[in-house]
Amino acid sequence: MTAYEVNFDGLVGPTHNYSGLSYGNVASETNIKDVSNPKEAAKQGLRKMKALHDMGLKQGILLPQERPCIDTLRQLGFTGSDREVMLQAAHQAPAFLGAVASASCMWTANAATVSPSADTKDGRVHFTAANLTAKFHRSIEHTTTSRVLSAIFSDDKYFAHHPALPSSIQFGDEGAANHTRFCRDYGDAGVEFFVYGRQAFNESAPRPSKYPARQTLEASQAIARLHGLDASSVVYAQQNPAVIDQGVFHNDVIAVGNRNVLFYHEEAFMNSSQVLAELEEKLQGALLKEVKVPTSAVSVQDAVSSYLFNSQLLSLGNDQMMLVVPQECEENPRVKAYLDDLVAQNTPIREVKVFDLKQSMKNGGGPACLRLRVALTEEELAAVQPSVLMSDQLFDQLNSWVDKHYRDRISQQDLADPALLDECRAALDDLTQMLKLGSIYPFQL
Ligand code: SUG
Repeated sequence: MTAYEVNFDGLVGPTHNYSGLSYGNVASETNIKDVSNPKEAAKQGLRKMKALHDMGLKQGILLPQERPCIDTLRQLGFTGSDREVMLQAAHQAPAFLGAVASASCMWTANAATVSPSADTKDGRVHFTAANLTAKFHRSIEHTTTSRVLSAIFSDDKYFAHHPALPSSIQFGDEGAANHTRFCRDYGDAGVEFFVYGRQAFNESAPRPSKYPARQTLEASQAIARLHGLDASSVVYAQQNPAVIDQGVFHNDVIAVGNRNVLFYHEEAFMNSSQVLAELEEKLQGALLKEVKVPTSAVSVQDAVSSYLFNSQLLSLGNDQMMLVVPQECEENPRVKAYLDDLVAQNTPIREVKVFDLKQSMKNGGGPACLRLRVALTEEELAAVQPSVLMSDQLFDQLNSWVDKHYRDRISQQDLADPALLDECRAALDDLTQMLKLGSIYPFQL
């Protein structure tokens, strides 16, 4: 049966800002307190979605969340009207306000882990929302994420939803950013590749010494169990702790895979040759094609600053693939030289397409962070809420919606403006009506 990879990009929310919330993510730390432009951020994302849709690729959107999250501030003891809660937090704990105002759910690679139906025991597509326990501002995403995913993939004949794993750093889970699925064709059974940063229940196992390792092996194993994956089709690999300490906070900052192709940096994994041998063996017929980038061509530092590996590797048909990279790759002479050379080589990667995603990049979010991949058969795709699938009309509607509701600058002081909460709620109310999704946000329930 025909199957597709559908990319669901996060629509950037109206509170997009730079609060320096992600220790270990170099861009987030570097751009702390810069003034953001939410309108431009949302439009940059929409332009990427539209361009890929225009190329015939399947493209959907996932919705932003209600921010600032007043419920979280109430959980932390602030009381009174919503406005009073915001003002108290701004006065007593501005750092909390920055965290609960983050538009971080735009990076939908972290929304969930998804296993296509060809891989799961019950033949349904399985979703587990990521608990994102490593960062407070992200740990508050999963309840709404689950509601959004359940509203879009609502038919339980085809789709199974699991709540996030227990919220403990021992089960720290960052979703699809550390998960890659290899296969011959999207509808064929594949091998699911889970990359973790540390083992939570084994103190003597290697782990980074400077920056946090967000994903644990135990979390990845729990997801494989929940999704009903067969051990013969699962590979676990540890990320090289030395690269985490250089700012590779997710595997998708140093490797990307699509179908039977793995594009990766030579320093990405521990025990690389063993890992690749296991992948090759478990993939059986679907010969793994490895495109290894050597340190001599692109250093880990260049990979982190350019986000070369945070690219989307997309199938164009005839076994040819396209790499969608952020503009920062063109601005780095070594990365640019590598890419120029790559398309001339005999690999499946035949084309490179560049997008300006600067607003998101300044928080450490490139093309791959902005999308959640869901491989779907024709029948499953027909069961997806159609209003979230990109079309010329949806693109125009969303652009007008952004023009109507979004600011073009947000500074740290602006986060304390109670009008921002009203604007965000008005925007989301409009959006859920436009997309016919019913009530999904706390303020609508
Ligand atoms: O979790 N940045 C996000 C970036 C996520 C990128 N996702 C993937 N690699 N898949 C994070 O670190 C920064 C927000 C701030 O500092 O205001 C932030 O959350």
